[in-house]
Amino acid sequence: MECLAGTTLGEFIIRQQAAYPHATGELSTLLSSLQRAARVVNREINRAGISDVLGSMDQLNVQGEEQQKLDWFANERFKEALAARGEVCGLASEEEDGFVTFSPVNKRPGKYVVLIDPLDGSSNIDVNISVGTIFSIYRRVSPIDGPVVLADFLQPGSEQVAAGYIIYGSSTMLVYSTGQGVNGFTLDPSLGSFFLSHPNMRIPQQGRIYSINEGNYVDFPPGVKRFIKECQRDCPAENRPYTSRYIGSLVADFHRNLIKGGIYLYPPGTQLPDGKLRLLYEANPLAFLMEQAGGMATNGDVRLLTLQPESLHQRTPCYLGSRQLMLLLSACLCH
Ligand code: AHM
Ligand code: MG
Repeated sequence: MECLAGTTLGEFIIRQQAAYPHATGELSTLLSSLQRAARVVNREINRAGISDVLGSMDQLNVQGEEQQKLDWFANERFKEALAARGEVCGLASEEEDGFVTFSPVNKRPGKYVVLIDPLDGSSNIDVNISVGTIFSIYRRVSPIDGPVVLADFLQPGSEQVAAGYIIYGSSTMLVYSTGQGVNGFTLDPSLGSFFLSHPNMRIPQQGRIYSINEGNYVDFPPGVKRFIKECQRDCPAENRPYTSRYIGSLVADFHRNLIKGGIYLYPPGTQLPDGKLRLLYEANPLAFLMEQAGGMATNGDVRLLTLQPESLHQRTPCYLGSRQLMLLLSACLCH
C-alpha cells in the first residue's frame, strides 16, 4: 500500500489535535515521544544479530520470566523518552516490579500515566520473528498536585485515552487509536519517519483465521475445544474449514488478524488459570484497538474493557477478533 499523500505521523497527530479546540497538545507530545523511542528500539532490533543485544540478562522479571537484553533496552528507552517532556507522571511496565514515578518537568506535573509492554514476544528475536511494543494511555485520577498512586494505573480499559502498538516486522509500523478509529503508519527507514499507510483500519466482520497455541489443547476449556472443532468443520458453503495461524508473538498475530480477519485466543488452563496475557499491558490496549476497528474483545465472559483491574501484573483469558468469529466462540462457550 502506498503512502497517502505522504502524511507523516507527526502531521497526522497535529491535524487530529486541531479538531479539538480545547486540546492542550500534551497527548500529541506524548505520542511523539513514543514514536521517537520506537525508532531507537527499531534500530537496535534491526541490528540485533551484529551487536551484543541478543540473549538473556540472566535475571528474571517480576513474573518469573527470563528477561532478555532487548526487553531491558526497550524498557529503558521508552522510560527515558516518556520522562523527558513532562506530560507523563508515571509508568507501569511489564518489566518493572511496581509503577515508576516521573518528576515534573519545569514544575508542571504530568496528567497522563502510561502502561507498556516494551517488547512483547522478545523470546522470538533470536530467530528473527516479528516482535512488538504495546502501549496504553490513561488520564491520572489522583489530584494533579499530589503523588501518583496505584489507582491511577488500575483503571478499566474503557478509560483509555489512547492505545497502540509498534510492530517490528518485515516493515516497522505504528498502529494507534485515540478513540476515533484506528490508523496505521509505516516507518520509512531511509527518512526515519512514520507515514500514514493504513488509514481507518477495519477488521473484516467474517474472518477465517484462528490463532491459538494448540499445544495446550488438553488444557483448554470445553467451549474452546468446541470452537476449534467448529473452525475445522468441513463446510465449503461457509468457507470452512478455517485456517490456523499462530506465530506466538502477540502483536504479529493481532496485526495479521486485524488486517485479514480472524480471532486470537489465549484461554485459561490448569497451569495458568487466568491465561498468560497481562490485562493492563496486553489485553486492554489490544481490546481498545479491536473495538475501535469494529471487532470484539472479551475474557470469554464479559468485555475486557469493563474489567476492574486489581493488580498491575494481573493476567486474564483473552479473546480478540472479527465479530462473526467472536459470536461463534461465544455460542461455543455458552453451549
Ligand atoms: P511476553 O510478554 O513474555 O513476551 O509473553 C507474551 C507472549 C505473546 O507475545 C504471545 O502471544 C504469547 O506469549 C505466546 O504464548 P505461548 O508460548 O504460551 O503460546
Ligand atoms: Mg508481553
